[in-house]
Amino acid sequence: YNLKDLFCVTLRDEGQIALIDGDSKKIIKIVDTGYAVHISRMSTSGRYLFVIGRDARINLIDLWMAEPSNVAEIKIGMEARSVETSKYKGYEDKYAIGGAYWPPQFVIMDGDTLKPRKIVATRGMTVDTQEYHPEPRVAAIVASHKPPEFIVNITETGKVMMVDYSDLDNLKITTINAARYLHDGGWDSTQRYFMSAANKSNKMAVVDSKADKLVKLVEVGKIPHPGRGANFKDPKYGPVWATSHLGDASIALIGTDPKKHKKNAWKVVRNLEGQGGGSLFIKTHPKSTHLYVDTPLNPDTAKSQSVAVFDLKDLDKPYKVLPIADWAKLGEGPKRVVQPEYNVKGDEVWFSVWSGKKEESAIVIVDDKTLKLKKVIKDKRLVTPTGKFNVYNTMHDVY
Ligand code: DHE
Repeated sequence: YNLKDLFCVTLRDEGQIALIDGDSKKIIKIVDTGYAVHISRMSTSGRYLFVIGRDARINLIDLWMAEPSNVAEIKIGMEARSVETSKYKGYEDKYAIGGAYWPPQFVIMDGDTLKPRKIVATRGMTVDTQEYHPEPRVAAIVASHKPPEFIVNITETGKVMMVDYSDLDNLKITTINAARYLHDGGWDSTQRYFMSAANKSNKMAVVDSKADKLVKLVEVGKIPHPGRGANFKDPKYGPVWATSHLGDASIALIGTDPKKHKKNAWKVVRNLEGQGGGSLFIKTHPKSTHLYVDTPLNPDTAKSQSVAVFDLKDLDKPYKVLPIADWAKLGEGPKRVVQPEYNVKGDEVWFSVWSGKKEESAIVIVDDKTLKLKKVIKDKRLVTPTGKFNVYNTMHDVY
């Protein structure tokens, strides 16, 4: 297999993931994982795939075996959403980290065995009112490419913990005040600045991973929900990182180049108008000139079952709507179109058409150049597909 172009697909209600070959589009393996399985992340080398379930079970899948299989398993708590692996030079594949919703803690483990090394509590004071919060959850975690750090979003306290894993016995954590309630986020294109969504504050917190400091809280639309967001060059304003929103139709483009485009940096330079609220994920690729914005939680099925595509060469042009769920030709069901994910080349975009456990779902693949349907993957094993994680793009944080 061309392992770099493998897609790991969350089969949410089945508690499984499907490994789908990017070339043949065939399912090569189904692996049992945790309950209501949530996200997957890749180790730096591309060997280890980490999958976390809502029951806080982490599965470590070795992709270099003749048949990729589960090789280790741990429960890092009772309930969880996030997992990540160390990416700094010299620490490739060395550590993994899991963030729990309950108990309020994160766990650092050996990357190749999941042996727990350090458990750290997240309890503490809220960033604004300075009140004690007994159960602040761990939301997104990203691994820094520059310092040997995990960047850990603590939801209810509104703080970002920069966890230096170079000396676990003398653990250094820099705590950065951001805003409530931190949820998801991703890197800017230089992988220096972490863009973290404080969803109930309608703000994006920009964290400088080199200086370990908050750069700015940027006011955006209602309930930003970027996933990991999208990086591209705005023809007028230069490099930007973008997020869509759960609470309104806007897509905020934030300038991310303080060197060459100083006056645009850390400001919303442009708001695009998408199909509507209820957006969860937004995606582009360095080789693409398109930006895809999903709206799976919009109450209007015409919107939840389709996706909006913007032309990055001309952002004033109205978006196109691709009727992804119609292309899948499925029967009854909500058929929510969720989470665009590119292949390695950046010339295909994969979408989940997400229906109920007893209904048929599908993966729809779009040709990114022509915006035409390329392939529909249907298989009775594809139960409630949601997130999809391309091995190469996840290893290198390409988005
Ligand atoms: Fe997610 C990412 C939490 C519901 C699909 N989700 C995340 C992250 C968090 C989170 C903290 C960031 C992880 C990281 O980067 O380390 N999600 C939550 C919830 O608390 C919430 C709102 C409710 C719940 O009870 O779990 C929730 N999430 C969902 C869904 O219902 C989705 C749409 C379908 C599903 O599979 O459950 C869903 N969440 C995803 C996906 C990502 C994600 C696909 C990763 C996106 C990416 O591109 O990285």
